[in-house]
Amino acid sequence: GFGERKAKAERMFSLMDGFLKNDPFSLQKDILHHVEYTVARSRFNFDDYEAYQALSHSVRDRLIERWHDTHTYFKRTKPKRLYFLSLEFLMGDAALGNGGLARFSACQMDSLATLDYPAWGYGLRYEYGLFRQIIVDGFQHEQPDYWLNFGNPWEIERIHVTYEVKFYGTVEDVDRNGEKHEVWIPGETVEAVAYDNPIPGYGTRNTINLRLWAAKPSNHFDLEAYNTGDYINSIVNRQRTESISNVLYPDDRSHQGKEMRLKQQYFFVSASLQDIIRRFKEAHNNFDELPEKVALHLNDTHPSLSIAEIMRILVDEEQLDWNKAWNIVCKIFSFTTHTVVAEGLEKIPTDLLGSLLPRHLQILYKINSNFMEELKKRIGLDYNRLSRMSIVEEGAVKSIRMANLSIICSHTVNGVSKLHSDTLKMRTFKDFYELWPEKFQYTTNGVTQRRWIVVSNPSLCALLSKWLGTEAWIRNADLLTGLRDHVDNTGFRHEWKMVKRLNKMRLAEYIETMSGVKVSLDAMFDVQVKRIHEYKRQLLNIFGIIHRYDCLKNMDKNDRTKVVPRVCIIGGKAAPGYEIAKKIIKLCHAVAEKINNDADIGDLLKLVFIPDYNVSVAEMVIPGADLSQHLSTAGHEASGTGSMKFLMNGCLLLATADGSTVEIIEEIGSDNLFLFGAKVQEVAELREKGGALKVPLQFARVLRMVRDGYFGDKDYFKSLCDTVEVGNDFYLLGSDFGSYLEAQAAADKAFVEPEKWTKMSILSAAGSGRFSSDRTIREYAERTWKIDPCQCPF
Ligand code: CBF
Repeated sequence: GFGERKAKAERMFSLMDGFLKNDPFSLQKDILHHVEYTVARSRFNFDDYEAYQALSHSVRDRLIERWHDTHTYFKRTKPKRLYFLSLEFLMGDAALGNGGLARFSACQMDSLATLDYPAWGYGLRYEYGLFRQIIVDGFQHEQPDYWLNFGNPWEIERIHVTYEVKFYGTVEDVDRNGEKHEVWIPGETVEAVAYDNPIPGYGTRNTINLRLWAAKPSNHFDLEAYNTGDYINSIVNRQRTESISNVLYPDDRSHQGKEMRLKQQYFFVSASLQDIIRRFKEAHNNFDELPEKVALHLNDTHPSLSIAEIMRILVDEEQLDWNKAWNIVCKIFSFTTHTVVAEGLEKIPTDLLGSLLPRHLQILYKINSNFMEELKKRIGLDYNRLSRMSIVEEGAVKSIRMANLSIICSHTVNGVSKLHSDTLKMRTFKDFYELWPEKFQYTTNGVTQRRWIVVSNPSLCALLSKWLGTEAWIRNADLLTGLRDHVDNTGFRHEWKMVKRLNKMRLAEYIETMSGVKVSLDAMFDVQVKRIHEYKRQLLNIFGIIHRYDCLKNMDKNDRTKVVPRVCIIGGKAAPGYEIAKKIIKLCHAVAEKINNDADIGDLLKLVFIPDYNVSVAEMVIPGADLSQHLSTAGHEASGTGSMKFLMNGCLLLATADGSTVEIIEEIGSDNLFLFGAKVQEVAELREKGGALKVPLQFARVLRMVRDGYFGDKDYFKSLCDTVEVGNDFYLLGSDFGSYLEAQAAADKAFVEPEKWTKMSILSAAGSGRFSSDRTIREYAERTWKIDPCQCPF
């Protein structure tokens, strides 16, 4: 009864000292406590790492209190919850993701917590995160990142939150109340163990959860094997199952047809859905309520096996009628695609799927045949279109199209920028758009100002709060527009320049320590950091640098005094199997070697490749940049989020009108950035011209220099040069080169007028509020997920 519960609660409170306090003294006491009792070192003798561990545990304790309060409150008030399913989260120290998509997931978690949304993230706890890039002799080498070597003080292992995940086996018919039903008899069982990572909001006590799954061998023993004396093999097999969550696939664009990748996807999906359904059933007893209480978000197609799995759970296990289950399922999923080209969309060979998940393949066929029937009623017997829209792709390798499945089952299909969404509607998913125009939306990406200003640029953070007269911009980035009121104030501009100088000093020191190259702070710091890809055109940047060097070498000594000194900084990882991307890295080093050792050029031009570009490096590089380059061929970058981080830090952009840059231009005005290159609607026509395409002489000259071995290794660079030869230049480097050089010249011209440059810099930051992930999340919450904030009152 009530009296008994009250007495129990009072007893519990009497055992507690109350909530942990946050004053410096209490925190110090706690840190020492953890040094002694968690890290097990003497409080008189511990090193920096142990101090870090003790500090982390002290902070974690506080997060856990908030986490408990938040979840108790959610449990009590039963709001509709969002479950954000993503195979990648790039939080920072833990590099459990590749690039833009993964870092965007991390920003979204921060915003979900800060805006008090009742959300959970689900992902995989890879033991090896994204590889470490080391450079030997200009070549990229990959080294494993066993990030758990020293433990992870931020996570909480939930040994009691485990689920069995099944694979392989057969499907058998069973009789249920006189009706025939298919039932999956799996052949292998793996256990998923939960690791929780509290995600605190800013300026709120709400602390949400990122639950990551790790694979462990199941306790189901293969009795047969043990009895036949094959003890060693049984152990080896058990260990193999653990490998499912071992390693993150290091390619950020294609994951085609690999068995382990498929196992990872299903392992993740199955554990997450079991957890979600369990939580739902604890609070509700009718699956009709599922759409009012649960929103499932597919972050790209990687988790889209969820659709087949939830149908299996509802139909096979919960015994719902197929149509009823399908109606429910179609109301709970939303889908964001981060890809532009149809070739980049995931496909799973049916042979592979059928052997690993036989029941799921049957379910997918049934979903497809129902869809095809419905479609025929809508569009008639247009077989070409029917075959394009089918979930099943016939052909040499019969496959399941994960994007088609996701679109068919989701109530909303999101693009990540306006331009991207237009491309999806007009090209990639045109057939689907014509069928269901109302499904297609766009929600432009964003980044969190808490990480990308407050943490990474403390001097700018202080300056913003001082001149805006408030810290409220940290939770409401729209307030940054207030900077526009001060742009003509010389005092403000002076302080703004000082902040940039300070950040450039920090970056210059880092560059010197890591590469030995000393750079001048008066030079323009010109940065391109992102994954290395042909479409991102790092090669265009390198060719521009070669051209600049060539001009300097051929320039009159007097004219050189008018040249704006540049420090060109390039960083990024190439997927291990991506040969051309690796050659781009090598070329960058070869050019740097030549330029940086040319005493005649001195400080007028330097080129530095920053190895192992990651979130921590980004926090240093972005605030110190004067100019940043975003060079993708128009129509290829779905959104781009790096540009938004630079914008927030008052760095000017030199960019093509691609992805969300188009919206950045709308916000800050085309006068405040350097735009160049073919527009998206011109690209197809330029490609059609092929060999007849006009390419500037400067481009041909630079290409010749590389071909002729001016930077060494001419044989090695041959295949790289071939990719941009007229007639073969898919990403249009040659035809964009002229306008690229003009944009670079405009940047030089602006830089010699520091007041003008500073105004552009301020206006860039002032327009960055729209690109906060808080805006993104609010739009998703209101339009797509239909969830409301749920702030824990304690
Ligand atoms: O939407 C987030 C980012 O995702 C990618 O990185 C991706 O992995 N598909 C895109 O390439 C980016 O354009 C996009 O910003």
